[in-house]
Amino acid sequence: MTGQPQADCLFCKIVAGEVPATVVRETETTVAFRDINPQAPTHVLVIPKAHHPDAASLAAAEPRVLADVLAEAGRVAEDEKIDRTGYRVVFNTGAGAGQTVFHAHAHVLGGRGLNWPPG
Ligand code: DGP
Repeated sequence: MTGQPQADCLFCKIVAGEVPATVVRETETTVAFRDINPQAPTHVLVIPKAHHPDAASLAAAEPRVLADVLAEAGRVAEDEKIDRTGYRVVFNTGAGAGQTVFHAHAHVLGGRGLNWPPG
């Protein structure tokens, strides 16, 4: 059920502390940790603690938590000092767009030039 921890979800396990991660920020509703396969000098994932399969599902079920995720993305950018140089916040949605973990997450990418459009 959406919102509840899923036994087979990697990011629910990170929230529960069952899988280690390099956590850089945590709030009542969110966790931010470094991506295991960084695509930029800064590559942090911000996730809701509650399980929702993607950003749109999160927005529909708990819009305030989606706002928390976006606010935390901005705070990560400040902490990493990429807020002045520019950074990107990405929600891959669906396998065809490259989503591999079906627990909503924002990628925060920066510290290098970022091309547009993305690949
Ligand atoms: P996406 O492809 O948008 O679903 O992004 C999933 C990201 O999760 C991907 O960039 C790699 C990252 N990732 C996968 N497994 C782990 C893990 O065990 N730990 C951490 N820190 N990141 C992971």
